[in-house]
Amino acid sequence: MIPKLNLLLIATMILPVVLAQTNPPPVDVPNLSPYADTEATTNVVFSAGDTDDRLFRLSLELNATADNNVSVVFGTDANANGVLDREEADAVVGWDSGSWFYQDRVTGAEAHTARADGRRRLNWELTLNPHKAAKSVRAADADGVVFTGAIPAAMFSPDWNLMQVTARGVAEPSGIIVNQVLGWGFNVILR
Ligand SMILES: [Ca+2]
Repeated sequence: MIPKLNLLLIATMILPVVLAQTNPPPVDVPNLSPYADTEATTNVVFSAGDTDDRLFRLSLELNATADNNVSVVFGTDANANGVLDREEADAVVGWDSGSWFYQDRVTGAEAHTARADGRRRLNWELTLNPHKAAKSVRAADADGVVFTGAIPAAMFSPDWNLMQVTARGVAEPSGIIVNQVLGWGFNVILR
């Protein structure tokens, strides 16, 4: 008869081998929500005061759905930590759960335009006044005008030095691509 202690030792030696041999191959377990815990952020350093152009262009392309969210946030990285902290963000343009939106974080003014799901691209064009504050907007996607007319002045500032793109609930959130466009502005593409 094997003493209890020895039996324990043998079991301890054998168990890892048995476990290693019987481990099932990894299985993809579907999340209840396909968008759970997905968030990706990209920071782009730029200098909004570096041009005399009076037109600022931004395009934002994504697989838009009723429950995902992509925000393009502009502001001044006052504490130079490379991130737009909440109090440093002045203006936001993006898609939120079924609508294109913009938000002036200085006054709280915001606007939303609802759209159906799909691969969508917002073309956002800001006309600036001589002091480089926002004057008017022309924003459209494939279904037509999204926003037009006067817009809060704080939707642009020559002091800005950081643009932050944050995606939540996007199927492949690591794929944030930012290109500078000819003329002046940025293309933001999520894929
Ligand atoms: Ca900061």
